[in-house]
Amino acid sequence: MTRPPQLQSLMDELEAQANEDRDPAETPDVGIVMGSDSDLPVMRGAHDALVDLDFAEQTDYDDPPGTRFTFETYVVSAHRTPELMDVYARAAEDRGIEVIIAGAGGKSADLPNMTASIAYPLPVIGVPVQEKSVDSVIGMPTGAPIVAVDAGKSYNAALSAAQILARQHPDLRQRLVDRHDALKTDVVETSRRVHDLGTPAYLEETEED
Ligand code: AIR
Repeated sequence: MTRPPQLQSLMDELEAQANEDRDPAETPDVGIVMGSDSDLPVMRGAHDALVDLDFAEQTDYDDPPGTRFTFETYVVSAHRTPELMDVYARAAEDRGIEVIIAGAGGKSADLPNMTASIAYPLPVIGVPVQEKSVDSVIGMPTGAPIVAVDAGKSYNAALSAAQILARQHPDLRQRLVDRHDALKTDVVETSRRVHDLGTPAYLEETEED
């Protein structure tokens, strides 16, 4: 079957990268894929979480950013470009990806589950972009695992991806611990303000912000 040249060229690029012998520090650690660019407003949470953890987005496989941890982003549709999904998932491990975050919306959100099956044993974290996508993302048969978050929770998907990477990287583990501590401090400070100001004054203060 003939394919549009742009599709063939992207597939060839990914396959060629899989055959290169790259230093793991120079390849993207996390691969973010989604079914459509219309998923970006939801999937942006994964980008934001990784940036919060000092990851940089790698936009050129041949020219990695200076930071140790990086991620890349592609649109890969399970139904419109199944051959691209297949190549991305098959090549991921050899391209140096350690964990994939895959998001899709609609009732047939098959990108996360199919990517998980093809990329196995690479871990795949599925993000149902909409509430109605949850069943199709998590409904995998026994023996074909996927890890998934609730609808729209792409920020948490990225934290889970970082947790997986952190098992091999103590400095990343420390960043996760520091973020968690900051979260706790935020809650306690809010708690004190609500208590010390009293409810009406607190609400007035936050409504002014
Ligand atoms: N989708 C794209 N290819 C296969 C699927 N399931 C999903 C996208 C998006 C929704 O279909 O993940 O959430 C609608 O895509 P679009 O491009 O029509 O906006």
